[in-house]
Amino acid sequence: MTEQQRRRSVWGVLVLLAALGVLLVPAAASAHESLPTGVQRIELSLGERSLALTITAPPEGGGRMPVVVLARGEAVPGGVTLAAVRPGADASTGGPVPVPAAPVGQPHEVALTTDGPGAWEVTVSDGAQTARVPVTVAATTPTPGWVWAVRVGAVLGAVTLIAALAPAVRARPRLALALGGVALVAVTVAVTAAVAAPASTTGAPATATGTAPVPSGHAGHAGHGGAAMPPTPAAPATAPMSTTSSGAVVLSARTTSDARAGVPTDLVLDLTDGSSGAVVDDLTIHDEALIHLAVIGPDGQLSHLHPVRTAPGRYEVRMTAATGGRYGVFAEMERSGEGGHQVARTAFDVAGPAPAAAPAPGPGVRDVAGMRADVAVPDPVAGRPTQVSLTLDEGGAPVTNLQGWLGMAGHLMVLGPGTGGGPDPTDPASAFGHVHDMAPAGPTGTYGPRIAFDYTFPRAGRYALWLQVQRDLRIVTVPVTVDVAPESPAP
Ligand SMILES: [Cu+2]
Repeated sequence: MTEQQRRRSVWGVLVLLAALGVLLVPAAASAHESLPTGVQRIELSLGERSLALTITAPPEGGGRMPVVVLARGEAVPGGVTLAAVRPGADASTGGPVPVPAAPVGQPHEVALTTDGPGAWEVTVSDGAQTARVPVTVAATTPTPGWVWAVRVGAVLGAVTLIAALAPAVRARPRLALALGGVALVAVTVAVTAAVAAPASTTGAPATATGTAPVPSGHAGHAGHGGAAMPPTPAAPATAPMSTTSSGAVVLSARTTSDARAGVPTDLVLDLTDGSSGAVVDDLTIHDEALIHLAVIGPDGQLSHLHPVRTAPGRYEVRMTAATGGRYGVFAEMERSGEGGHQVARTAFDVAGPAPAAAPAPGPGVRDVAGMRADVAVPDPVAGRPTQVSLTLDEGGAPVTNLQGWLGMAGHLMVLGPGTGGGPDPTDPASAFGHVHDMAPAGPTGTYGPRIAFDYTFPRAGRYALWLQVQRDLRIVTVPVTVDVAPESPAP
């Protein structure tokens, strides 16, 4: 081999290596950019407070976890404390950070710390009650094999090439050629690994953050107080320790004190799996809450609340019943397993006078929260799609500053006729529905003056509707009574 041939082969390897560098550096770098940056919003009805938490997931392996707390609704004096703890650990062990939860509408950010991967809870405490929001911190993803192949190949290629070019080696043509050959093989390995990489890493770091199921396995732990009204007959318990059962959730509700009209009481909800009897603790956040709870009184009043998780499978919420009588409870939730989205219902009693219910007005114009509200439900017929709309104006000017709530322009709750012909929240025959206005926000990020919902009334009879929007960080509820005609005239 002549000096010229040797130079040519060395230069060939050099060009290959340069091309490899250009090709590989961006690919290898972008592979490390896939860290989870999940941000979760969750609504909490904690005591008398309505709080919205925005939780930014910490980096893989743990670290700083910023949480923004925003109070809405009525101002409540005092603050809350936030902490990050391992599941079930005392909130005081998590280095609790005080947060002023007032004034309403002023967000406060705190930085919590997680010092390792796995299951965590963000606790929010008002001194009397502690909400526990499950959060999963992703584990550090190991460096994939192809990255190592690229690294080793590139380094070995560079080292052997430099060695081959060294004067002492160039004096020995066979050795130089051998080293050049090694460099070529190393570069080929690196290039092959880099080219094959995308196929082997798509969907790699499967470490989503936010809420995640915390393994429960506390079978038989559920409370049995209150008036449980299972939506489906409970099957015999087959696998009490199962955490992945797809059965319907059985909801039981009880109050911590004797429920009395006009007196605040804490409603305790226990969730068990209808087919296994196990505690249900695999709820995921949907529409910015773990549970959307509708409590409907005998007077037709609706409370749309977001109970806080206080223990695995246990949720609590404070409420003040306006009148005595039997209240219907509807818990809308989404299980992370095969259970999917579902509504579980139950009922509880409140002592005190129960005046005869006066139905809400029908469609048309009424005054609500200083606004003129025009509700339209044109010709509702069972089984046919109907558009329910709400148009708001204030002093003759259209209201265009409605705020999104739970990620939507508006919410419609529907309670259908029971066996008695009218809406009865405690009658399982009364259908329950929750519909959203998914229209995009206007240029200023707000909504209005018109909010609309598409709904198909399942059957004829009298329905109770509640249309809900948010303005000035307050929820405005418009109750409406709607009579739905049968699909075809009776013979
Ligand atoms: Cu809700």
